[in-house]
Amino acid sequence: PNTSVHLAVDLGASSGRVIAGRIDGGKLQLEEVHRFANDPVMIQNSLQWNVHGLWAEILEGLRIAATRFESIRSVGVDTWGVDYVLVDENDQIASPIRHYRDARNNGMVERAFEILGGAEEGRRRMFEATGLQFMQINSVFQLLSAVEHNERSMQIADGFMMMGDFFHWLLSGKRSIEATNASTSQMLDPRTGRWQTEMIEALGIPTKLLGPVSLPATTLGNVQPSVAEVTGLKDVAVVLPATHDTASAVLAVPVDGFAPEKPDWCYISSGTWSLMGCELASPRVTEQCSEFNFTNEGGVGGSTRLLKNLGGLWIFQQLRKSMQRRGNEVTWESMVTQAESAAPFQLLIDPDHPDFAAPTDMLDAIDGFASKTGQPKPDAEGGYYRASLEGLALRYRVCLGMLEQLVDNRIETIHIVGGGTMNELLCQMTADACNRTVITGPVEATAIGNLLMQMVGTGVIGSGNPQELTTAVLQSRKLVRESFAVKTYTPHNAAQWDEPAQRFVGLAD
Ligand code: ADP
Ligand code: LRH
Repeated sequence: PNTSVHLAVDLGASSGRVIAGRIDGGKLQLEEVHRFANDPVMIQNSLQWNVHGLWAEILEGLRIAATRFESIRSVGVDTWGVDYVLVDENDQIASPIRHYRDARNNGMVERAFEILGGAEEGRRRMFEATGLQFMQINSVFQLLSAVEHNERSMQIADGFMMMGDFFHWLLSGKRSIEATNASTSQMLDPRTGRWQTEMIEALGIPTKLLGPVSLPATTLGNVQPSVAEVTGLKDVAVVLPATHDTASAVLAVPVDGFAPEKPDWCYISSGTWSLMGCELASPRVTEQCSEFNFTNEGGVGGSTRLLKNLGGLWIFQQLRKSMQRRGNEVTWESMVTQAESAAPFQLLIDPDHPDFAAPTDMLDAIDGFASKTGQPKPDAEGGYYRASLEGLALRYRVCLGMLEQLVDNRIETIHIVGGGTMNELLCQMTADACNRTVITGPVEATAIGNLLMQMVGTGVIGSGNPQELTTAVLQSRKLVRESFAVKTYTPHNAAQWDEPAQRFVGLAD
């Protein structure tokens, strides 16, 4: 039996964790080694990630793991998408490491279209080139902002890495750009997985920043000596998982199958964001996809993640912060309980409305939205919590309708993975609003997907060849099904959602 241990470093927008995994008794056994908050900081009016703090926490997690396990074989990092680090030829960080919610990206989508031939032609060209949903957070727009603001980094940088690549670089000393997270940059051709050099050049972004793209399961080398020394990790390989957290999460969806022609299931990776979509064998760069503003991100084994970014539990998270600011410490559990007892459908909010993207205070933002749309303000906290969850479930309903059109099939089952599965009220609302069976779990799908790909890369699962991943994915998912329990929710008051769904349509921008 292979009992070697693999370490997943999983960094979400709200928290990070180091999780150890090994196959024991035919099951994937997880052990959480370390968990920490991921809180961005405002520095001179710019919102940035505290990468030094994150790196210190990662090292601490690895150090604890080294004291706990004898045979650690590999480590790999997955993170949220779109953000990046620029480094110069001396391996120095060449620019601030900004948060995608930083205001400098405002207006950059329109600016890019203008450069590429005008509002319509630019949009058409960019979508055709990249197959991605337009969001100002995408790396391409962040880089364009750096160009437009004459940031010095554009002159001095000679390397671009996404966040997972950055931590792999710190771990191994080697630069890489892993494919799944690179696909969130809106600079890759989704058909070939290569950089769209012509478009990138047209935007004035230096293409010399962009190195070759590596596939998940590639081994970079061992942890570098300085890291081995502080952590106690000896001869441990750095193996690329699908470094985009959503790609890792989708790998760990407990289905029997891979990239079906006509999917009858979809996933929601539920955390700060909700990523809702289907896994397909190839991208759908079609007019309808562009019209619905869906994305064709890269998945493992050459698959496509046809999905939509929906404004997830962000509002719910920020309401907790609003409460803190008012001196009221609340737990997720108490928020869910209060939401449960609030009256349904009092105030409808669209989680993707720009008013909610980065407000100073979420509660105030919701009040503002209520008066703007002529709706009553909730009379108690529970009403705010409930509105944020109902709004999300209504978004799922709309998104499901679009997805079914895009894949030309009825979606029978919605698989939800991630931290949001702990919110049982939201899971039941999802089943009801969408009138579909919802299956939740595993909660740590992202870390599990990360571990599975490291196991593939080290030959524990499949042939060890990154080019032959289909069998490995099927084996991985079998292991997930056999190792983790799921929970099923069936719709029981779907009809109640019809009227609010009608009202909701009018709210969208
Ligand atoms: P991310 O990866 O984006 O940081 P996670 O997948 O870790 O997000 O999910 C975090 C979210 O999960 C929290 O913001 C919270 O809304 C939800 N959550 C976590 N634990 C619970 C719980 N016990 N009850 C209800 N919701 C929870
Ligand atoms: C989810 C996620 C999502 C990206 C966003 C920035 O954590 O990776 O897929 O679009 O963060």
